[in-house]
Amino acid sequence: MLTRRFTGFTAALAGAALLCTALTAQAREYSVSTVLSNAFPWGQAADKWAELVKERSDGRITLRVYPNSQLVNGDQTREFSAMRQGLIDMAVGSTINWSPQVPQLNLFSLPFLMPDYDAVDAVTGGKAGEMVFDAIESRGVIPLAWGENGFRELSNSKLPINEPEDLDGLKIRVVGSPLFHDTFTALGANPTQMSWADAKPALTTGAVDGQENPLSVFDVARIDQVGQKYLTLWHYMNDPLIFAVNRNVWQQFPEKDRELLRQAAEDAGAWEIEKSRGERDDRLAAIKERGVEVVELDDAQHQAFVDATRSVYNTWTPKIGEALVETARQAAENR
Ligand code: X2X
Repeated sequence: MLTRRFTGFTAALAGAALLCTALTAQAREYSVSTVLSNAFPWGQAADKWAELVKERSDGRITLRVYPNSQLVNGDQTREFSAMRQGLIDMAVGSTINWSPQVPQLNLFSLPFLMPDYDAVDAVTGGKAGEMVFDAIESRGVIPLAWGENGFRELSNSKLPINEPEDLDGLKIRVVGSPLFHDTFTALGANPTQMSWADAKPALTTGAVDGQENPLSVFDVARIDQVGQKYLTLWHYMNDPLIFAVNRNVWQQFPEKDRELLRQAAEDAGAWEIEKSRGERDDRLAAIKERGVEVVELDDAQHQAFVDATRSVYNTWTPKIGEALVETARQAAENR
C-alpha cells in the first residue's frame, strides 16, 4: 500500500517534470497589440505578419494578435509605453498613438506635409523614415517596417465642409496627440480628445459633431450609421503604421529569427499598403452609395485649409525637430 502510494507519487512527479520540459520546449506565444481588428486593413496587417512568421518559422514562432487596444484597456496612447515596459511584446501601431512618447512621430500629423501616396512613400522610405526609426529605437522599442492606416478625411453630422469657416464651433473628436488639438483649434473648431473606443458612442449621442479617420475606417465601422452625413476629402495627413518589438524580446531572438521577423513585417506591411490603397475607390463609392455627401476640394479651397493650419506646422516643427521636418519636406517635394 505504502509502496504503491509512493510509486504513484513518483510517477506524478515524473509526469510533472515531463510537462515542464514540454512547456519550456514549446514555442512561446508573443502578443501583438493593434487598435483595429482584422475587419480593417490595420488588423489584417497584423494577421498577415503572424501568418508569415508562423509559416516561415515552421510553427516555431507564434504571434497572437490582440485587437481593440485590449492590452491597454482601450487606451491606445499607452500602447507604446506598454510595449517598452514589456507588458506587450509587439505591436502594429499608429504613429499618432505613439507620438506622446516619441515626439518625432508627430511629423506625419503636420497638416498637409504629404499630399499624396508618392510623398508618403518618399518620406517613410527615405532618410526621414530612418530618422523616425532611430528615434523609436532610442526609446527602447525596435521598429521593423511600415504599414498604413491611410489619409485621414473629415466627417461631421451638420454641414458640408468646403472651407475652414465651415468648421466654426463644430465639436470634433480627435486622437491622442496635442497637435490635433492645435490643428482643429486653428481651424475654429472645438476639438475633444478621446480614444477610438469612446469615439463611436460620442458620435452616436451627438456629444461630438464630427471626427477624422481614413476611408477604410469610415467604411468598415459604418460611421455613416451614426449620423455622419458629410465627408470632406482633404487628405490633411497620412497615418502610417509601424511594426515594432519590445527590445528585450528582440534581443532574445537569434539573429536568423530577427531577420525572419523583420522580413515578414516588411512583406506584411507592403501587402497591406497595396491592398488598402487598392480598395480606396470602392470604399468611396460604397460610402457615396449610402447617401453620404462627399466634398472634394478644388485647389483654392485646399489652399485655404493649408493656410489656416500653417501656424500649427510652424509651432510644431521645432518640437519634432527642424532637421527631420526639413528632410521630410524635401522628400515629399522631390517625390
Ligand atoms: O483612434 C483612431 O482614430 C484610429 C483608430 O484611427 C487610431 O488609432 C489612430
